[in-house]
Amino acid sequence: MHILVLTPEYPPNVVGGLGQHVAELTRALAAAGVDVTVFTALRPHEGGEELENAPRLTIHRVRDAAPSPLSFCEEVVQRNLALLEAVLRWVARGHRFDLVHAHDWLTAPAARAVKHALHIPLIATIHATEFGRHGGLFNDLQRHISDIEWWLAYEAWRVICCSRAMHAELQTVFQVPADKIDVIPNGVALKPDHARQEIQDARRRYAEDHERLVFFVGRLVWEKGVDLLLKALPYVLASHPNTVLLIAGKGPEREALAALAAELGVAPRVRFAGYISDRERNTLYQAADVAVFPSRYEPFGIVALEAMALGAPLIVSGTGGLAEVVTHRETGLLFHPGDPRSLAEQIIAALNAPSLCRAMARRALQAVKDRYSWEHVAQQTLAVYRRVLQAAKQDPEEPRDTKTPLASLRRA
Ligand code: NHF
Repeated sequence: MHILVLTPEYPPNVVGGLGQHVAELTRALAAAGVDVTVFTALRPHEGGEELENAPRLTIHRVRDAAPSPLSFCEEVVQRNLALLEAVLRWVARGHRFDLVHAHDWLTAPAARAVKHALHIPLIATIHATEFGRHGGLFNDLQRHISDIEWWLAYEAWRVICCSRAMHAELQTVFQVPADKIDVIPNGVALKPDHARQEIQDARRRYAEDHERLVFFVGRLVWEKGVDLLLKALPYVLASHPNTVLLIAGKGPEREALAALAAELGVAPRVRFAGYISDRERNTLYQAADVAVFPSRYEPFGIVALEAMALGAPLIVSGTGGLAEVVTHRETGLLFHPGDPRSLAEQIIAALNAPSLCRAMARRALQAVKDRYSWEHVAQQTLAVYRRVLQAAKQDPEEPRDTKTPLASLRRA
């Protein structure tokens, strides 16, 4: 079986969970005997080899050569044209694919063109929606992105998503029929095997030995809810004044978060680490008293699996995939989404009860081992591929050209 994968992110250029997902999935598929060819577009500041070959896994990193785009949307279209050109060049050299698998809207135009031009089935994984990321659609750009997401879901033979929450969201936002969607949770491949000294050194970069360390890592964007963590901090400090909040990651909210910390009078207890390497992140999970992910919107939340795999006691908001991955007081603590008082209560509960934290972390590690491996994700994805290829064989006329005006279909 030969799969063509279109993705906006691939290592070394990873922005978030999508990039991690595609990297781990394609490696696991190749290990399971599937031939995988990845095409990913490089933005101007990104690097990486143009062509990389691993056993059964070929990665094309495509830089678009178009003149300066006038808008973000034009840039996306140019990137898709560059991807399409690279795919066609590869096909012209005699390479063949059984199906195309696209991840999120940024590669949708190329994916749709490949589907119809090569006459192969399209599978789409939708990792997150524009509607969900902003809690609604408030301007033309957001509506445009949402339309492309809808288009991708419409064109796809099957749609994959990572949680039951996303399964419901895709039905509500895009009217995707429930039986066209497969839920395949993400995986994690980390092990707590770092030396004790390395963990202690990482901790000492941010906190004194007598201080309690609360750790967040992620993109600093509204949907991740880091402001809620800052707003919870005064309540936490009232009962645990020796608490340090470590915020790792970068993003557009960085300045606003620093200003909020100052306004709340908690700035001296907050450390902004900026971008940290994966290794440092992994040691910090093991060094922290508790890891907190206060997202307002989280289709899955691979970070929760990372914390569970590395033994960090975990607090997450009871929303989206997070609420499916974490069971309250079993494998972590949940708080009411968007509520800093509720978050503070759970942080205080965790800091007050180290033995509960140890027990939850132990059970969380077991849950990760039992349920969340990338091999499992690859097998489930492979089952979807097989099912689609089987159905395509029985209906050789599919996929057909879409002649219906799309705008009337979606807005009807
Ligand atoms: O983990 C990978 C990731 C998810 O919740 C995450 C998200 C984007 O928002 O599936 O995709």
